[in-house]
Amino acid sequence: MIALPRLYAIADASCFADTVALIAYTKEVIAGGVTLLQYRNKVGNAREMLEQARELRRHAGSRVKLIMNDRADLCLAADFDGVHLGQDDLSPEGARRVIGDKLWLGVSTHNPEQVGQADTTSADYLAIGPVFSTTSKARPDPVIGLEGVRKARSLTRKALVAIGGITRSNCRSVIEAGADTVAVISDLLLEPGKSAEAFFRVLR
Ligand code: 3NM
Repeated sequence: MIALPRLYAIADASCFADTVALIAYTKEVIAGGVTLLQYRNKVGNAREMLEQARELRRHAGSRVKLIMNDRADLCLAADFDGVHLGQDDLSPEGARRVIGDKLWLGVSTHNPEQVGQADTTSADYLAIGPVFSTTSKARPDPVIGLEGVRKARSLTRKALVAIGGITRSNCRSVIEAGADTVAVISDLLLEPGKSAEAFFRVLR
C-alpha cells in the first residue's frame, strides 16, 4: 500500500492563463509543502499537454510526485510518477499495460458500486467524490457527503482520496470520515502557498 500525503493538489490547466501561471502556482504549492500534484487538462490537445507537463516536471523537482490525469501515454512521455483514471478513461488494467507495475495508478469513483469494483483492480489509490458541491468539474456526479466517504472507507483498504468542494474549513471532517488524503483544486488557487500550509496545519 502506498503512503499518500494529506494534501493532493490538482493543477487544472483551465484555471491558468498560460504555462507561466501554471508553473508559478506549482512552485508556490510546493513551497507550501505539497509533494503530490496532479496535472489535469480537459481542453488542451496532446501536444500542448505534453509541453506543459514537461515544464511541470522540470520545475517540480524529483521529490514531488506528479500524476497525469487520464493519459497513460503522456504520463510516460513527461516522466511523471503515475496516472489518474476517470470512469470513462482506460481501464486500470489497460493503463497498467502502458505504465507498468511501478508507477502509481489512481481511479476516480463516485458511488459504492464503483468503489467495490475499483477495489478489485491494481489501482494504488481510489478517489471518491464529489464529497461537497463543486464548480470545478463539468457534469459532476451527485454529492456523496461525509456519509459517502465513510461508506467508501468501509469498502476498501486502498489509500482513499476524497475530492470535490474540499476547503481548509471542511477538510478535517473529511479525514475524520476516513479519507487518507484530500484532493483540492479551488481552495488552493487564490493564495497557493499560504493555502497549502493551512491545509497541512489543519490536517497535521
Ligand atoms: N473530480 P474543487 S470533483 C476533478 O467527484 C474533480 O471525482 C471530482 O475541484 C469527482 O476542489 C472534482 O474545486 C473537482 O471542488 C474538484
